[in-house]
Amino acid sequence: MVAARDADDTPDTTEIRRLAAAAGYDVVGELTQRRAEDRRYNLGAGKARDLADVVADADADAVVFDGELSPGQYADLLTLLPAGTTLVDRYRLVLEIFVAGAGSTAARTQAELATLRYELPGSNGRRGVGAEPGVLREGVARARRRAPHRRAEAKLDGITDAAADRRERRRAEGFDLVALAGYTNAGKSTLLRRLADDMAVAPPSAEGHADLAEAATAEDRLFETLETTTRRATLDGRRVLCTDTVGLVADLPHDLVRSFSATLDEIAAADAVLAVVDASADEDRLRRRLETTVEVLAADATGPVIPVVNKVDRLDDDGRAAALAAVADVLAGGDVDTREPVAVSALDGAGLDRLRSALVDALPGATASFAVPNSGAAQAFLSWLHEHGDADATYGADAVAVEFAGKPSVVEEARRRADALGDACGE
Ligand SMILES: Nc1nc2c(ncn2[C@@H]2O[C@H](COP(=O)(O)OP(=O)(O)OP(=O)(O)O)[C@@H](O)[C@H]2O)c(=O)[nH]1
Ligand SMILES: [Mg+2]
Repeated sequence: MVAARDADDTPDTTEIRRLAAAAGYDVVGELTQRRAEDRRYNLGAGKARDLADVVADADADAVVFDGELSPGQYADLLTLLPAGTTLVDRYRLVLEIFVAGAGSTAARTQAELATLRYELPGSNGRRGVGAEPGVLREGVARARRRAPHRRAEAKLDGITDAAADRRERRRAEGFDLVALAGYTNAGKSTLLRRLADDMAVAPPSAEGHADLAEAATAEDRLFETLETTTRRATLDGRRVLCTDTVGLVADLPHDLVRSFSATLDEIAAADAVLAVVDASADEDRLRRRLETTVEVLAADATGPVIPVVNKVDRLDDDGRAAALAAVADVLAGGDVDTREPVAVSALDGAGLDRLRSALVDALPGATASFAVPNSGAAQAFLSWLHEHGDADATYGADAVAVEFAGKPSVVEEARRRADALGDACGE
């Protein structure tokens, strides 16, 4: 049974129902109220008793509440419900999705840590749903409860360091890093598949990241993706690694979002971020979801952000223009280095060439011209250039002139190699 209350509007239960479904609940009904928050039950007292009745009538096992219940509200509401009913608020629901679905060590540890943080009173100012207040106020019990918390944090630190090392290695190899970010169900995984080069399957690496894995599954389900996935893409000769991240959702406490640090780390480390938006949502939802995304990007993204207005196959020209205008409007107010929005359909491929060139333009670039003696070594140098960037060669009588564009670090390395070639030939 879904329950929702909003002070200003009749609550819209679409999202909480979909979240409940993603957590494995079968939603049998809902009860909503437009009213200011009640101190005792969050819902008004009369509505809370109605809730108990509908739960009993429907023989529901659980109540999913769309919002945050204080420890007191949680306890009081639970007392009112039929014995044995499970009470889950919005935050607990999201945690359940992650705990149940996390496959890798990294994702599991993050979900575990988020749960521990959430349940531990006094930690990051969080509260304790389901905790026994008397026990937890006591110091020894608290210390005991902090132990797994510390262990999970230490484990996660190790995983995070490994991920950072991996990114550094990739950068040194000449890859640009691109992160796909956005609200859950926006189409990030579908877009990743479109951008990625076909490649061999690699098993998830030891640190638990689905590293260069074959597929990021795309489903019409909230939180289909529960951990980051990286695939290779080649754009204009630039070698890029695209990382699909965990979707964002509104109204989660900041430290809960922060617990899913792999996503935020990928966003922070990216040379450019694709902020994917579901343009087929009504304008209110589109704006709210983009605002949630912008909040995260403003805090974490360091590279330029390209808004990707996705699912335009569902819109006519007017709808598409309206979505682009709404996106530009939300971003104008945000504190993020954004580029021109690009309209695409990850489903049918429309707009993807424009997206690719917008992405190449946004990546840090450098150019250089070389003239190297025409020799076997020059051929090896040229094939290295073709592998690491965009090279254009003109053959003269005994020299090759090359125009090269690529990542700044790669262009630097190319200069070193060109110099060495020149020196070897006594230039
Ligand atoms: N019509 C249409 N549907 C799309 C498009 N892109 C994605 N979808 C659908 O939208 C749903 C969600 O797509 P995903 O790629 O799983 O979205 P996501 O952003 O990865 O979602 P999470 O992993 O849950 O955060 C799927 O049913 C996709 O088939 C598009 O361009 N047009
Ligand atoms: Mg996904």
